[in-house]
Amino acid sequence: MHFSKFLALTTATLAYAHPGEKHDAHAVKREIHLRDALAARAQQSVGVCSQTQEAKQLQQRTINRRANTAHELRSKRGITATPYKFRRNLAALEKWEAINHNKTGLLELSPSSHEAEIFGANTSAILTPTITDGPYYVWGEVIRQNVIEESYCDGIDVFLEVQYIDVNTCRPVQGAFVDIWNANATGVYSGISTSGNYAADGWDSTYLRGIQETDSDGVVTFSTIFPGHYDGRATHTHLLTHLNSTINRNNGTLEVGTGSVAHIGQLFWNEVLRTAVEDTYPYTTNTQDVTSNADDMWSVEQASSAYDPFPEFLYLGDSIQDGLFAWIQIGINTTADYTDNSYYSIAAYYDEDGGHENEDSAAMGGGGSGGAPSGSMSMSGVPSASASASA
Ligand SMILES: *[C@@H]1O[C@H](CO)[C@@H](O)[C@H](O)[C@H]1NC(C)=O
Ligand SMILES: *[C@@H]1O[C@H](CO)[C@@H](O)[C@H](O)[C@H]1NC(C)=O
Ligand SMILES: *[C@@H]1O[C@H](CO)[C@@H](O)[C@H](O)[C@H]1NC(C)=O
Ligand SMILES: *[C@@H]1O[C@H](CO)[C@@H](O)[C@H](O)[C@H]1NC(C)=O
Ligand SMILES: *[C@@H]1O[C@H](CO)[C@@H](O)[C@H](O)[C@H]1NC(C)=O
Ligand SMILES: CC(=O)N[C@H]1CO[C@H](CO)[C@@H](O)[C@@H]1O
Repeated sequence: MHFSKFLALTTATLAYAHPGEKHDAHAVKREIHLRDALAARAQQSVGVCSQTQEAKQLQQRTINRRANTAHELRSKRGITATPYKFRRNLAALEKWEAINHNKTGLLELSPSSHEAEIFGANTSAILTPTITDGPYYVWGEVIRQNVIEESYCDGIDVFLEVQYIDVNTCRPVQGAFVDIWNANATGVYSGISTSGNYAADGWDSTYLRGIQETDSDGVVTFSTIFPGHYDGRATHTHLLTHLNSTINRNNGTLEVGTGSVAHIGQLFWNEVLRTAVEDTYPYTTNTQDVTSNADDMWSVEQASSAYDPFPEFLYLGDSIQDGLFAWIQIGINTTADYTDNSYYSIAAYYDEDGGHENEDSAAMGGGGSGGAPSGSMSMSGVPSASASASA
């Protein structure tokens, strides 16, 4: 962990990037210790998990599904180009950044033996770190797969597949409602109109936000775009997992205040990929400052020794402008609930009258004192030595 760097950045970065974020360095440090200890413990069960017949079958379905998705996305776009040779990308600072997530060159080697190599990613049920949802989460978005709207969404198409696995059972999590949101190509979120982020249509805009329900293999997909960068943060996509929420069947939204928040996470995008995307229009018109993954406070927290926060990806054609297929597997603790955690904050609500600022969000979802997640109650059983050793 780049610990000293992280602590040094904490106050300064937040102060100007997100006026709303108030997590103090000690709280964040506690959270990292906790997360690493939990991840280490969850990893112990990984070997066991992946050996079961059920897990092997799930893995095979996963490989087939991803391969089919890639073929469908390509044929739907009429793409027949042969992608280039596989190339290892070693331009990396972080351990995980050094691993090549670019599966583009492997696509044409399509016999199923190779599909396992391309689409196999990770069956491991690693407990993905839970980090802040940031100051831009909006409750009440509509259940829809395609979050690309007519306006403000020009950019590189990303078809994102996320698979959720329950670390307690090694089984896919069915029936979870997953929120996605990210900034547009020039680094502005919809639905938030306040200092640091003025959405063009104010609180009423909804572009690049939506919710999907996981299927029996724990999978959600979204059609979105590659996020643009904005001041103070590395390029990322937010994901938040609700369990047992009530659905307003009349209009396809989640009923406020129901269910648990089992996971709050961010996907980061590798620097080589970000640079390739941002060489294209309209990313080239983004005037905000770039923050690399290495300099970003949350990505340091999200990447643990046991968890890789970068999705795997594939160019759909020979140009990045043909779009990307990206996928990641996330291990979550379905019995944890982050609803009362200081990292869970609702910036605005979207309802039949449009968007409204959440007047209470200044409290950052309950005091901002950096309390440990409720999942941490279980930590009493983990020796503190193992927790501090992980930093
Ligand atoms: C991104 O959103 C902002 C505000 O909502 C808008 O002014 C800008 O044009 C959008 N960028 C693109 C590339 O659409
Ligand atoms: C809550 O959701 C999880 C995951 O979908 C499910 O396994 C569990 O049975 C649900 N619990 C209740 C009380 O409905
Ligand atoms: C991904 O791999 C393809 C084929 O080797 C290459 O053309 C492309 O530049 C790579 N992109 C990134 C972001 O590494
Ligand atoms: C959806 O329906 C619920 C229940 O009637 C309502 O409270 C909510 O405001 C509606 N949301 C939207 C976006 O129309
Ligand atoms: C999941 O969360 C529950 C409730 O907070 C906790 O008791 C349990 O130990 C956690 N499991 C893991 C693997 O962290
Ligand atoms: C195929 C693959 O990517 N396997 C990785 C799964 O995750 C573990 C640890 O998280 C890595 O060590 C493997 O290389």
